[in-house]
Amino acid sequence: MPRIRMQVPGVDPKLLIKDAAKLLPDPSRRLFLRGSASLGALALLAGCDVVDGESAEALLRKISRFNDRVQAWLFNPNRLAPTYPESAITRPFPFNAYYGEDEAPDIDGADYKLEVGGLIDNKQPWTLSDLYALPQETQITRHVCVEGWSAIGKWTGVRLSEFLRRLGADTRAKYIWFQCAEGYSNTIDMPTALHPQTQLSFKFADEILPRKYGFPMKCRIPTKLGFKNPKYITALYVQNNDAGGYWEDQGYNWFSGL
Ligand SMILES: Nc1nc2c(c(=O)[nH]1)N[C@H]1C(S)=C(S)[C@@H](COP(=O)(O)O)O[C@H]1N2
Ligand SMILES: [Mo]
Repeated sequence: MPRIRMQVPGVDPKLLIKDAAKLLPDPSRRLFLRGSASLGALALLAGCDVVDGESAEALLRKISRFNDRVQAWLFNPNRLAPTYPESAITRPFPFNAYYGEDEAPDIDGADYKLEVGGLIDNKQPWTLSDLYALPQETQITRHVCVEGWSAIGKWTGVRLSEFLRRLGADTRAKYIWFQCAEGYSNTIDMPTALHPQTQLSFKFADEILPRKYGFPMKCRIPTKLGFKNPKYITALYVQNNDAGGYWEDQGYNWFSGL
């Protein structure tokens, strides 16, 4: 056993943990601070002394990255998220974004063009009628938000794997980076992009995707937390660098698998 020093001279352990925990998203942050959070717990994880706020923060970052690697490694590309009967659909389905519903992007479908780029052969943008002509499937799955609610919804669209095939995408690339109309963005790993339930969705509950749920297109990923499911997608890039995303950049765990 390494020797563990619980107290660091000149450092208030409570303030230190509070600072480091800022890297954690709510509600994890609150749970961490309320629970067994202590310098001792962090020191135990590190197997060494925690010296100051900076090293505690670096350590939390390392823990989160390690967590990403473990999750990515544990991800089973063949395991399906549970599906539900129509009767289980949550009505009304919640709206969520980092702003209010009346500020949601209002996209004109007639002008819309999806930009595609990066490691793909066919870089022409896609109009909505091009997209609607793709083969489509329906799923009834559970959406889980990190803020502590979940809801069951019904989405219809094309498998992202099928769309990537039509783009002539290099599926050995590591990431898909999504950009959205209002500036939201996020990045997903290629195994998740190729998962059979990962869908570019054009409909919600059999209706053209309403404005609040991401018109004209969202990416539905039932194996990931809600914030990894971008709405109002305007561009999609296949690439090897991790461009992060709106919540990822604020310390939310990158992989966020379910
Ligand atoms: N473009 C965009 N996509 C987004 C968000 C956002 O703010 N903007 N919020 C995310 C979060 S945190 C959640 S829980 C879901 C909410 O989707 P819903 O409104 O269909 O329930 O959208 C995700 N995708
Ligand atoms: Mo969310």
